[in-house]
Amino acid sequence: MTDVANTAYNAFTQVQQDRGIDLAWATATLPALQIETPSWGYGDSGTRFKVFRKQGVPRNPFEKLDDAAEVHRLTGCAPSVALHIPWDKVDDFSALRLYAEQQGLRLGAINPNLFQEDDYMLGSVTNADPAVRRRALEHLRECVDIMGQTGSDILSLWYADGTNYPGQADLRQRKHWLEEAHREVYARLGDGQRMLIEYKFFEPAFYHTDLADWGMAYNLATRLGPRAQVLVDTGHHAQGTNVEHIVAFLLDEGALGGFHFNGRKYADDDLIVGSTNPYELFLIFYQIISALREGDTVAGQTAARIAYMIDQSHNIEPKIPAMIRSVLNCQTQWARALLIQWDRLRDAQVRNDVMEAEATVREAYEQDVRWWLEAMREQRGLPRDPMRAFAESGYAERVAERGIGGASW
Ligand code: RM4
Ligand code: MN
Ligand code: MN
Repeated sequence: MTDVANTAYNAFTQVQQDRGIDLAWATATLPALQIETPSWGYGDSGTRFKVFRKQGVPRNPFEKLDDAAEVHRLTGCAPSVALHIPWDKVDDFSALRLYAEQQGLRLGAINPNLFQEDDYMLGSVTNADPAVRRRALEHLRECVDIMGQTGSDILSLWYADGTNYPGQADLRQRKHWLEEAHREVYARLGDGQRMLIEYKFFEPAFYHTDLADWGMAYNLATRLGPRAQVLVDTGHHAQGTNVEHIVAFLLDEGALGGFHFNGRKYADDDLIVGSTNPYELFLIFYQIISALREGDTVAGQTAARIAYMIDQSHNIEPKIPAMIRSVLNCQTQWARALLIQWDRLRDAQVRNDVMEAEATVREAYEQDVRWWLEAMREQRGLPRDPMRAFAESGYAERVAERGIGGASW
């Protein structure tokens, strides 16, 4: 640590001691935030207008793991990678698993893909055509089998199913088909495996989506049983939705399974998490840490099992630095949420002191956690500044040899 860094770190610890923060607990809880990165975030992607082909993009699932390993090597908090099937389909998943392990990674959530075949234009598990529904179910079964080979404990489900026009389909009938398919898949889950149900209110369908919001996902999860939980993608709500309230509610019900973190301005933008909405991210972590501190309650146990995942598409930005930045942005807000003065907050809440309660939460957000995070990284043998370490590593130059035309998604 340089003198400047040392002085700044000491000033930080002094400030937090004065604020009555249990810094030993907070520091021990800092590394508890482990974030899974998505294989598709390393591939080329774009909008409906254009996919920009970048140099050095991984050409296959193995190279995607190489890039993910680099993110983990530099940040120390991205130890697993989510796979999308068939984007990441390989002949031998145990070979892919071994390759991941050799890089210090784990294979994480398996994401079925039920939206890219012509058959699925009018829906997959909710399609009026029984042959299409059967095909979709077959793919879901295949994905559960893949979980066995990859050692994944999460099946992460998102459907593009929906309609564009009133009257296009029987909404209640589709609800039944959706439940039917999930029952079959649920029954195949093994011990320690769970399914996370993701919702999204529009896109690609514009009139209705079969799982449009958290309430529908929660209803389905509840009908299925404890191995089914809800996944909150931060980009999947209408403007202005109070996402942290949804988080608190689902935690309390034992139904919050995981997150897809990403940033958004208007729709499901899949941008770098925390780039436009850092306070929202902080407020989500505030709810989670509040539950974690309870320990043995339903909310506490649920919070301890949350699967934190990033779900981003990097259209214009270089993908590996974008992923590092995303992971670090999460870590920064997590760190700040660990600095909430809980006694002061409770006290303000029971006294109905609106101004004091709001100030208590906001003041934690205003703490400068950079020196603390840097010290933590140094202690764990990680670069103090992972963005800079990546820029200086020569990794981007090395993988440029892969050329242009790598994997899409
Ligand atoms: C969807 C949703 C899913 C992701 C796909 C690629 O909008 O967020 O989680 O798998 O995009
Ligand atoms: Mn998602
Ligand atoms: Mn999305």
